[in-house]
Amino acid sequence: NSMLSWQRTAFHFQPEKNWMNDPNGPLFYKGWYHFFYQYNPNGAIWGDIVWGHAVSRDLIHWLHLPLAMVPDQWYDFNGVWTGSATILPDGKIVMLYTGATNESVQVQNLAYPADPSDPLLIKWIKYSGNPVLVPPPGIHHKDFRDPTTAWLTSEGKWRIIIGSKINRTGIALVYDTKDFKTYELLDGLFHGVPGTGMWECVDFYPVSKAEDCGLDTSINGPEVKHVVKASLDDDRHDYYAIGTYHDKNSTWVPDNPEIDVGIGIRYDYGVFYASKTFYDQDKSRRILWGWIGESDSEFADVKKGWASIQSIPRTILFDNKTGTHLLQWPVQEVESLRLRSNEFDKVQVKAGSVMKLDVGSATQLDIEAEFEVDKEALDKAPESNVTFSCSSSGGSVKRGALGPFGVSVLADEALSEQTPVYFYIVKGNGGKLTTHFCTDQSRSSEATDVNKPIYGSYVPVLEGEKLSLRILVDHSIVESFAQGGRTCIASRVYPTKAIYGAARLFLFNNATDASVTASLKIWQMNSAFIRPYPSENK
Ligand code: DQQ
Repeated sequence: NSMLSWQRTAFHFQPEKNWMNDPNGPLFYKGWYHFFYQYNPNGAIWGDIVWGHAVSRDLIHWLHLPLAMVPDQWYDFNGVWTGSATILPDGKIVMLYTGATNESVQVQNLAYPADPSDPLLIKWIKYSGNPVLVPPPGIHHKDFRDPTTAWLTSEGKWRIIIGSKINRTGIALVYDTKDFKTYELLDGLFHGVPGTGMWECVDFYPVSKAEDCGLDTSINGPEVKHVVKASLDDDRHDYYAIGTYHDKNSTWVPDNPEIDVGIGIRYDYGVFYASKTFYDQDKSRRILWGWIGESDSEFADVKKGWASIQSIPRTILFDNKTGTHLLQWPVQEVESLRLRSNEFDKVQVKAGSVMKLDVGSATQLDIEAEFEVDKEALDKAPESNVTFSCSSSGGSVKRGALGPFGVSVLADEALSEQTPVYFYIVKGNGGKLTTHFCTDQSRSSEATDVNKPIYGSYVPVLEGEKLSLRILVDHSIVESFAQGGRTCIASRVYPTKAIYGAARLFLFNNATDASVTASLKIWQMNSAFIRPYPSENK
């Protein structure tokens, strides 16, 4: 339906049609980035799950390939579900994935490329001894899925974790293996957090305290911290925590029990789920992929014939300055799509004002902005003990002394539709300043069958730092990053008027007291080539 085609994105990964969910088995091999994903070849809703496959030279331009794996065995008859890749020291690839069996039991299976000399890895073989793991005693047969990439233990074995739950405690089971065919379930849990429910798509990886680079999954040492991530089936968000990995007793302990997995920090405060990282050995970086679903109705998805996109791959670094947060930042290759830019230097935005930023068309943008709040206003602002939260504090129209201020994207000329991305500073008791980063979807569309919440969270801002944000606008997605990627928000929006040439960009300051100074650089973004496999056209 061409009426709805404007919602398709221009530089975010998506299949030509139908339903997509989790990223699977990302890896770099012989000069190509491989991306697999949960895919329904038969419709725009979840079901009949197979592994879609695409390759890229730069994580931005993609070539769709034939389906990598389909349910053709009893042990994955009800779906080829999520899994991860491990690259062995000799360069061989092993893929572990969850199969939903003919009886809907969740089991783990092994697969490998049929022809390792093929850089496109088109054909996959399932191991004849599958399944390699079945649910252990005490684990419900539908609560055992999504094996991680394996890492080496100090004993020279491979170790993986798998998500599950026991009653309401979300857990990660831990296994060792020498050959990926037989496994030993280790005593105790790798980790678990009461009250968090089923853990899907667990992830585990090291981050460097010393260097701004990524680490291969097996790396450990004094300059290394370890991250555990779980996707909470109950609340559909991805939570991570930073902590210490103990190789000897196969456990992981969070640095701060109050910001543990599932109760602390999220990768993203918008729509972002079932994410997975991989180590890019070509550019020594760790990259995060996340599934970004739709916020319109299932009916609308079926009508438009597709559902879901993937986030722009994000580089992951440990944030040394806070020690609590990761920094997530769009991979540098996305900048190759930047076309002409407009710069706005030190624009004064008075309290209570809105200003159009004349950038021409505004549906494919990369925005970098910095804000400085008037010092006097910060000093004079009254202290308040009212707790602020983006989602429940009235959105961008609710005025406070020190916010909200920011950028409104995908707006029409009359501002009847707009998606504000903004900061909101609160001065608490004792004069302590806290900054929140939010996006407000409540006026993003005049359509009525769309979910329009207000997203956001606290963002750490350190002494002497300016407030900074980056926004990628791509038709129906707004991906926002504050303070170098400490707090991120992916929003899906479905404007009816602010589309194509009618989309505008505004700067606004809805604070009652503070004027802010804004500096922005805004690039038009080219479309990426995301192309069908040639033989499909013949
Ligand atoms: N999606 C897969 C499961 C996973 C879930 C099935 C997370 O393996 O737990 O499509 O979105």
